[in-house]
Amino acid sequence: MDNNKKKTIILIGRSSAGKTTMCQYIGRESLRYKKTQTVEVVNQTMIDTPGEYLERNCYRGALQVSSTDADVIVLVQDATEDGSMFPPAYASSFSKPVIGVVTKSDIADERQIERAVLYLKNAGAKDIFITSSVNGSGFEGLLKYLDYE
Ligand SMILES: Nc1nc2c(ncn2[C@@H]2O[C@H](COP(=O)(O)OP(=O)(O)O)[C@@H](O)[C@H]2O)c(=O)[nH]1
Ligand SMILES: [Mg+2]
Repeated sequence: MDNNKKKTIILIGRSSAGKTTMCQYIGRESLRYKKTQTVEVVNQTMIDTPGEYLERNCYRGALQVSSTDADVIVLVQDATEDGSMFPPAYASSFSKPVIGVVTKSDIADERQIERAVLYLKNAGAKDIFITSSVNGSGFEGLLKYLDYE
């Protein structure tokens, strides 16, 4: 199995946005799709970051440094959050593809999901995936994009 093909991602989003849960979900799914894969190897392709890195200005540089190890920047937006931590055109501060993931679609209504998509678009995310780590929806497209399946 060719693990080199898999894109390494860095997950950026505020505390409790669902970054760690998403990592765990993707880890399990990748295991299911590729049975020879160990969880450890899968997790080596994902860089989880503390929400404080985004929430506190003095830490934002750390995200830029951490992102040098990633192929794709993933901005993680909680669908139920009223507001967003991502500044407009935030994506342009990275010289790499930036995608958006909306989390918690299982407990959000249509309007909240649309709002979250808009936050991510304003931040400059190109492709946006609407997911739930609880019921597993929306991961098919994301995993395909990242060459995880
Ligand atoms: N309903 C629902 N809850 C979620 C989802 N993803 C994460 N959570 C919950 O949101 C909380 C914060 O998640 P966590 O992954 O720790 O966020 P992080 O701070 O971004 O790493 C936890 O209680 C999770 O169980 C989801 O897709 N749906
Ligand atoms: Mg976390």
